[in-house]
Amino acid sequence: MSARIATLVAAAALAVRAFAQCPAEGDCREVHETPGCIMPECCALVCEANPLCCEVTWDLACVKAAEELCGGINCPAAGSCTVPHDGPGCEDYECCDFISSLDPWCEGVQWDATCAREAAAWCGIPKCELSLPAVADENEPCYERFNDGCATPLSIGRISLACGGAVRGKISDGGPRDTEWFALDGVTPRRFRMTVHAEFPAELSLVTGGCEGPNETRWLVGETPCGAPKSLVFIAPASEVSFVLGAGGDDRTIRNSLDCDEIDPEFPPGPKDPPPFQAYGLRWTATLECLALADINADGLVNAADLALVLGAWGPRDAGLPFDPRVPDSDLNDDGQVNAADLSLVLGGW
Ligand SMILES: [Ca+2]
Ligand SMILES: [Ca+2]
Ligand SMILES: [Ca+2]
Ligand SMILES: [Ca+2]
Repeated sequence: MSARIATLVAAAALAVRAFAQCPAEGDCREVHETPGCIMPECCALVCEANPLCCEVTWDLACVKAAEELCGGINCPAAGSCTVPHDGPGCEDYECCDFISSLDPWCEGVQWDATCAREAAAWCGIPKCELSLPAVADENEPCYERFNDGCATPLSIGRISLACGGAVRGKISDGGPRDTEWFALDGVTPRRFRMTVHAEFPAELSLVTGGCEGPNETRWLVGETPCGAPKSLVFIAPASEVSFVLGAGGDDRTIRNSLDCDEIDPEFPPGPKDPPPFQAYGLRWTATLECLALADINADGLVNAADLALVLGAWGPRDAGLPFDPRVPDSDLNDDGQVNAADLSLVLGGW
């Protein structure tokens, strides 16, 4: 959460206790007879400045105060939360406020298609606390950036996992936001299954190339928080390869409202700092399995089923389809074609 929003929310929370009329019926930016108005933070800010707005009526003075004090506060506002529209905010206060805490653009500027998709995917999913297995820890306090690969000049470290290995850790926002980079470098194409369980919406990607570049994001997929562990099966090409875990979705990274909950001894919080705020839990686990390259359907066997997948995908890798770890990859030697060379790799691995 940005400092501005945190301060507003803290001020509003204090004020809300003092003003039972917040929220109440009526648009904060329009005169109405009853006291109070529908936007909780704005209502509280106005009534703190002018208590009559919460005691008597929401008159022109209250509207003027709202225009002055409530810039950027647009929850709730007209329009369905799951349908993009021109103005900022949307009609369901809880959803509007939640999405905006992750993505201030949605309340401050426009409830665009991304906000609507995020609302459809994330509103109403309760915050969860996963019971995570007792495995090795990433050894990165959430105020440090030790394993963030090329994402930050502070760190070129990455997490190394052996086949069958598992690790757990925490993600957090901040400048820069936390990402976890897993090293999957190799000199030949290899097939992996990475299983991630996270308390937050996970943004999972495969990045090829070293920090000096060139780099390519081969794919990026978003996974909803909580629920069952998510597995991705993919071929890592013959190069420097990093599997990257962050917070976000298919089309927007989360940079707010995942505050680190550990105290940085070098920068302890001041008495006026708002308390840490997490829209989601911060914890995750990741497990790496090394599969046979020719085990296209990832069932532990190389047999007729995998052969059929090669035959079904025969030809050039579809240029219209980007790499997608949710689709079985039959291009075993990673040369852009599914052909006899891949077929012979299946037969060789039978
Ligand atoms: Ca971390
Ligand atoms: Ca990290
Ligand atoms: Ca198989
Ligand atoms: Ca091939």
